[in-house]
Formats: sequence, C-alpha cells, structure tokens
Amino acid sequence: MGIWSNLFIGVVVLMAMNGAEANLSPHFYQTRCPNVQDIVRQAVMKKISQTVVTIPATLRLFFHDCFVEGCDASVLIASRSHDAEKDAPDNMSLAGDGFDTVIKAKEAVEKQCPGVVSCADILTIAARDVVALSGGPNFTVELGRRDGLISKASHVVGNLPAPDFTLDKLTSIFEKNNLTMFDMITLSGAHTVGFSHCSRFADRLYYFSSSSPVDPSFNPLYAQQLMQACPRDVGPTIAVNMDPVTPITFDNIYYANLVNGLGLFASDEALVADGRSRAVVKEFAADQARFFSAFAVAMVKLGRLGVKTGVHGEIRRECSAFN
Ligand code: HEM
Ligand SMILES: *[C@@H]1O[C@H](CO)[C@@H](O)[C@H](O)[C@H]1NC(C)=O
Ligand SMILES: *[C@@H]1O[C@H](CO)[C@@H](O)[C@H](O)[C@H]1NC(C)=O
Ligand SMILES: CC(=O)N[C@H]1CO[C@H](CO)[C@@H](O)[C@@H]1O
Repeated sequence: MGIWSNLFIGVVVLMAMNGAEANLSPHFYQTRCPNVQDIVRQAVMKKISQTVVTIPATLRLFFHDCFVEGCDASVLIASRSHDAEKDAPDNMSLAGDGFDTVIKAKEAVEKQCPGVVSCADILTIAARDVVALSGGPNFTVELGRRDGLISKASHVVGNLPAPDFTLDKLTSIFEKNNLTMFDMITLSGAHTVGFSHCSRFADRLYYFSSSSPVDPSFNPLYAQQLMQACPRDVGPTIAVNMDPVTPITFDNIYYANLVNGLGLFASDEALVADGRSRAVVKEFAADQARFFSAFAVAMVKLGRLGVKTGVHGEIRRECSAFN
C-alpha cells in the first residue's frame, strides 16, 4: 500500500511538473501580471507613433530570435565584445527600433510587475501587436517563456534563411524548426511590410546570368524602378520597400505581388515559380481572410520553438543583459 501510494503520488507530481515545465499558456501571467498585454500594447503604440519602422523591425526580430536558440530573447543581448547573436552578419539591419520597442515595453511592464515577465514573452506580444496594429489579424499568443542564457554570433550561421535560397533550401530550414512548407509560405507573407537593403537582391538586377543580367522573372517595370533606387554601386544604407504596393500595411498584397512579378528576393519569387508552392500563393492572393488565419496559426507555432520554461533560463531584469 505504502509503495503504491508513494508511486502514485510520484506519478502525479511528475505529471504536474511536466505540465508546468512544458506548457505555454495564454493565461500564464493572469495572477502575477494580469495587465501585461495592455501595457505592452500601449508601449508598442507609442513607439509606432514615433516611427512606423517599429512594425517590420519588431516582426523580423521575433523571427530571428526564434530561429536561433529558440524564442528566448537571446537576440536582444548586447555584448561588450560584439560576439552576441545580434552582432552576426545575418542580423543585417535588424533595425534598432525592434530592440527599442521591447526595451521600452519591458520598462513599462517592470513598473507594474517587477521581475515577473520575460523579455521573450514581451517580444512575442509585441510582434503580435505590430501585425494587428498595421491591418493584420490579432490572435491569442501563448506565454510562459523564460529568457535564455546563451547568445552567440557564431550560433546564427546557417540557422537563418538567405534571400537567394531555393524552395528546397527554404523548406528544409523551416522543417528543421518544426514548420512545414505551408507555414514557410505563410510566414513569408511578413514581407508585406518593411524594407530591404539593395545588396540583398542586387544580384537579380545586375548579375543574374551571362545571357540576362536582369532576372527575367521580374516584372520589367519593377526591375527598372529597382535599378533606379539601387544603382550598381549604391551605398550599403540604401533600402527599398519590400511590398512596393502597400509597404506598411499588413495585408495579402505580398502574394498578389508574387503573381505579378513583384517579388523582391529570389526566395520570394521561388514561392510562385515552383509548382509545389504556387497553389498556396494563389490562394492567399485571392483570399486575405485565409492568409490571416494561417498566419496567426503559423506565428503561434513559430513562438513555440526552443522555448525555455519552468526552471530553465531566467526572467531578465533588463532585456539586453543577462542577470
Ligand atoms: C522565408 C525565408 C526568409 C528570408 C530568406 C528572409 C529574408 C529577409 C531579408 C534578406 C530581409 C531584408 C533585410 C535587410 O536588408 O534589411 C528581410 C526583411 C524582413 N523580413 Fe524576412 N526573410 C524570411 C522570412 C521571414 C519571416 C518568417 C518573417 C517574420 C515572420 C520575416 C520578416 C521580415 C520583415 C518584417 C522584414 C523587414 C525588416 C525591416 O524593415 O526592418 N521574414 N527578410
Ligand atoms: C489583441 O488581442 C489581445 C487579446 O487576446 C489583446 O490583449 C491585445 O491588446 C490585442 N492587440 C491589439 C493590437 O489590438
Ligand atoms: C521540434 O519538435 C520536436 C518533437 O516535438 C522537439 O523535440 C524539438 O525540440 C522541436 N524543435 C524545436 C527547434 O523546437
Ligand atoms: C542592430 C545591430 O546590432 N546590428 C549589428 C549587426 O551586425 C553588424 C556586424 O555584422 C553590426 O555592425 C551591427 O551593429
């Protein structure tokens, strides 16, 4: 009897711990910081009113955080020796406004609930809010992430997709992260907002092939506009809108653009060029509601990558430094 009841209690405790450790929940802060989502939204709105770059910068920051070391705010760490995640060449214009958004929101949250809410969760909420505040879907996010203890530039290499990736390479890097080709096509729709530096697509304008320096899959007028904005020897700071039609609105125009030869990167163009992904592109181009609901689902899946919960990681006091 004694053994059996001990065993029974042991199993119950183990199950409870597993639950506490493994599960994210939308209600994670309900008792300890019930207003966290309102506080973050207010901070995000204020930051957007100062600069609209906040929208794409925050969304991309979330993606880069999750793909390297998991969604654990490792991307936010500032290192004195400049070898943290954010210092990797792949961070290419992770615009400072994304970092600033999370830091401001964290300061506001700390005033009401000191030491309770992780930077990883604040970034997750902020990424959701910038989508909702720029015309996209609002959706429920899962919370309970803790902040990571590792942030290394060397861990970025090979873990982020590049703009010259083929469909196979795109699909395989997302699959490594438990995301399907469908999720990849869906999340690429984030390129409906934001900017890219000329260097990320210049090959498609000037060095495509020996017979055709311009990628023939570009709409010719669009290629001309891009060459005007990005002449061959343009400086490294010059950037263009990734969605030339509605650059700061979160909508499904990105997919219509792909169909019309207005995809900026080879990795965007690949989605409509390849028969395996084209049907989804066309479906999203025709049906914004379908894109929005798929995007919400895929963002929640993205937000589960490599999360630290329970006793792992820490709740950072400041988002840019380990405690
Ligand atoms: C599918 C593979 C992807 C590739 C190859 C890719 C590549 C890129 C590149 C090269 C840039 C331009 C960076 C620059 O020069 O400033 C960019 C910008 C951006 N990406 Fe992606 N990306 C991908 C997926 C995603 C995903 C999944 C998201 C978010 C869910 C995302 C969100 C963004 C945003 C919002 C920007 C604009 C950033 C800004 O204006 O500050 N991307 N991406
Ligand atoms: C989105 O909905 C949540 C409730 O699920 C809310 O807390 C949040 O503030 C909303 N975000 C925006 C930008 O409306
Ligand atoms: C992907 O899912 C598997 C099985 O659930 C899990 O073990 C693994 O940690 C996940 N990968 C990431 C990057 O979260
Ligand atoms: C925002 C940010 O930290 N950007 C850094 C990205 O990495 C380069 C070096 O590759 C740094 O110079 C940038 O400051």
